[in-house]
This record gives sequence, C-alpha cells and structure tokens, in this order.
Amino acid sequence: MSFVKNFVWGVATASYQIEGGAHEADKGLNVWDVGSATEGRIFEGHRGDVGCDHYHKFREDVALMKELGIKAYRFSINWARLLPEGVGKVSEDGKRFYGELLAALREAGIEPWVTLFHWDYPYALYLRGGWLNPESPKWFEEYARVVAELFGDSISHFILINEPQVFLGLGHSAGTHAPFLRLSDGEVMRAAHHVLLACGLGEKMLRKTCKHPIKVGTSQAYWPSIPDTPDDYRVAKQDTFACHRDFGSVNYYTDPLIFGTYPEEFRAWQEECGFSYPESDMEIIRSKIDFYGVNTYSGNRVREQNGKIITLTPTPATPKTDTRWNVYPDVMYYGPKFLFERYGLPIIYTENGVALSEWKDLNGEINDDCRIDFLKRYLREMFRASCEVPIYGYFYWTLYDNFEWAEGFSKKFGLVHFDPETLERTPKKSAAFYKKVIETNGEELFR
Ligand code: GBH
Repeated sequence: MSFVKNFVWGVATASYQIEGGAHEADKGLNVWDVGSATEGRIFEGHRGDVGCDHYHKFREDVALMKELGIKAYRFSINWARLLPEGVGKVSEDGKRFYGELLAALREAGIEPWVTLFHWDYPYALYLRGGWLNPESPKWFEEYARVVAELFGDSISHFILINEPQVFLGLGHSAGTHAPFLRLSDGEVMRAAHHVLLACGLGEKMLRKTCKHPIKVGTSQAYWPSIPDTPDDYRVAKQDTFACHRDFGSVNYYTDPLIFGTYPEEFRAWQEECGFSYPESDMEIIRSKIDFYGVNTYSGNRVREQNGKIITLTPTPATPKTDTRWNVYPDVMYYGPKFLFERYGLPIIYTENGVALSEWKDLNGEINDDCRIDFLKRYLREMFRASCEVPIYGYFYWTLYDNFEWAEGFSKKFGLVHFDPETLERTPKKSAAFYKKVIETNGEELFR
C-alpha cells in the first residue's frame, strides 16, 4: 500500500517559532517580539528572541533535513525581517537571509513551500491599527509583491496566511496569543474581513508577479467534528460547518475565498454584531485556490441523540497528547472527506503532529515510540482517505522542538530534539521512522 506517486512528504515550521535573531541587522519588531515580553503571557516567561537560532544555523538545518530524507519544507517568512516597517523599505539582510535559505534548499533538493504569514505581524503596522485598518489588505498585497519579486523564481508553492482561526480567535478575540487583544465579535469580523481581502489581493499579486506557474493554497486550522460511528457521518459534517461563534471554523474563511460568499449559517451572527461590507469586496476575496491546505491534530467526537447533535466526552481510556488533545486517528479520514465534498479541491496536510512529554535519556537518545505509533495510526487513516479523495501531500509538524507560542518551549512536537540551552539538535527515533516512511512512500506505515 502506498500513496500516489510524487506524494509530497515534508516537514513544517514557522518563522517566529524557530528563527530567533529577533534583533539582527535592521529587522523590524513584530507583535510576538513585543507582546511576549509582558509577564504572565508565556509559559514560565520563555521568549522567542533566540528561538532555535535557525537564523544563524539554517545551513545546518537544511543539511539535517537532507539527511532525514525530507522532500519538501514548509516555512514562513518573517514579514518584518524583510520589510522592517511592514511596507516600504526592504531590508538587505532579510533579502540575503531568505535568498540564502532558498538557495541552500535548492542545492539540497528540498522543495520550498512558503507561507507568507504565520502570525508574526509587523509591529509598525500594528501601531497603525493592524488588521482593523482598512488599508491592511493593501499592506499585505505589497508584502506579497516584494516576496514574489525577490524570490518568486525559486518558489512554486505558496501558502497565503496560516490559520486565521488562531491568530484572529486567540490573538484578537480570546487574547491569549499576540497581539493579545480581546476585541468584540463585530471587530474581529472586521479584522477577519480584512484578512480575507488580503488573501484575495495577495493571491492575485503573486500570480501577476511570478514569472512561472505557481500553486497557491491555504493552511486552515481544522478541528472537525468526527462521527462517533459511521452512521453519524451526516451530523458530524453538519456540525463541522455549523456556526460556532468562536472564529474557529474553516468555512467562515474558505467559503469567501473559494465561493465568494460567507456561509449562510453565519449571517445571523454577523447581523447581530452589526457587521456589514460592500458586496464588491467579495469579488476581491474570491480567489483561485489550487490546494486546500489543512492543519489537523484532533477533533470532537459527535453523535445524534434525540434529534440533537451532542459532543461526546472522551472515555477515560482515550489517549491524550502532551497538549491534552485526544488521539483520534480517524479525524484524518473524515476531515478531508468533508472538505473535498464541500470544496472539491485537492487536499494537502500542511500540518499534523504530536507533542509528547519526553527528554533525552542517559544514553543521549530520545526513544519516542509513542510518536511513531501516532504517525502510524494517523497516517494509516490519511491513507484510507486518500483512496477516496485526492490527498497529495503531508507535512509533519514540526522539524524540531520549538517555541510553541503561549506554551513556550514546554510542548515538544519535533522529530528532532532541540536543547534551548546548548542549541543542539538531536534526531529522535521517530525521525528515522519518518525517513523510512518517505523512502517507501508510506509502505513503512503498514509494517
Ligand atoms: C498550529 O496551530 C500552528 O499553526 C503551529 O504554529 C503550532 O505550533 C501547531 O499547530 C501546534 O500547536 O481547545 O482543545 O479544542 C494549532 C491550532 C490548537 C487550533 C488547538 C485548535 C483547539 C484545541 N489549534 N485548537 S481545544
């Protein structure tokens, strides 16, 4: 049993979580640089200033990926490293850094998948109102143009904006991620609308500026409802796309992008919040999306009871990861089916992975058998889905343990162990396993 030929096997990272080099050259600050300095926001006061020092060690990291047999690398560009003020002047050092990283990847035969924005919003633009400013879509469009002009030649796959659900939901509504705001729902809708306009303008700008055919996709935080039994398929799908008033849904963002309309289910909520917009915006938002990139870690099990959809409490036997997410492997089967039925787009898993409580043993090894088991369970279900709907790629989150946002360095998702004190990288047992999975195009999962 193996995946389609040319299945894309990769790993994913994000700039703020690994780069460090927060104060190098003329880099501008971003909302995480500034916001995480306030006490009480990040686990035990951890900071991303040094991160995994990828800014200095990127050559070592590319060599490591090559050694691990990684075929594709999803990373994000730190907007304020390239454009210190968010718009206008381009940083020579930012240009050099991403140019050298892309060249190293090319040399190693690793395909870059570039995310334009993974949450590290330029502080200079935040001070101008950030995503609430009606000009903010234009700022993103300019940034997309700069990236395409400078690096477009070496990039064939772009991801516009990582998980609007999270930086809007947690960053602008719940206030637990940068910029740590607790706006009213109507204001978050306004910000989300600008994010969508930015995607629409960005997508068109990338295609206009790149001189070769490119693929442009999304990366959505997808936490679907999972049918408890196959009989609950219909209600689980309905619940996945229902109006949950928490900015965490995928269809709230991708219906506008792909169909040019907000989902009907959300209209009443938008009206209650006094949110309105000119209809002409929807034509700007509507984009040509080549692949539906999705980040899935778990979901909620649901079933129908007395005509109502209920979310089941996990049984005490349900395995949990270190982030306390339930291990529900069939999320990888049902999730893409729901998406493909709604959108009809090929699916790429732009993230999936597991945090475990683990440490280097006395022999200097990390024998993370649970991660290997997780990969087997989850990827076997992904394989089952891929026999029914097109799934063309998988990016493990993440290459090495890194700065897990509000959790600091306490949650370890990596295939490679990272020591924040010595900055040393040590591949875990799972890295060797993943290498075999890649080499056998998935057959290793069934051994
Ligand atoms: C991704 O976010 C990020 O893109 C990445 O940067 C991050 O490091 C990685 O995942 C690992 O966390 O309240 O129990 O229902 C994942 C965002 C977090 C969104 C969990 C859904 C629901 C948790 N997801 N959240 S729960």
